[in-house]
Amino acid sequence: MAAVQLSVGGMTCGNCVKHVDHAIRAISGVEDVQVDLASGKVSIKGEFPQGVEPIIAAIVEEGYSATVIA
Ligand SMILES: [Cu+2]
Repeated sequence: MAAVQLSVGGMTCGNCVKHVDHAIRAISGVEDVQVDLASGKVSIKGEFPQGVEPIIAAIVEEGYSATVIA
């Protein structure tokens, strides 16, 4: 299982956390998502044969920004 950490910008409340969490979990291969509102750090575990681009695209589609930090 692989792990990736993203820095997500634009989250301001618990609903933002839910939107981001749900958008990421909808991607096949994702097994676990942890979203930290205070830091904007999102930790994702799973298998990502298509890389992180589909994950970033899903987050951006929800109206947030995302960059890979690890
Ligand atoms: Cu919000």
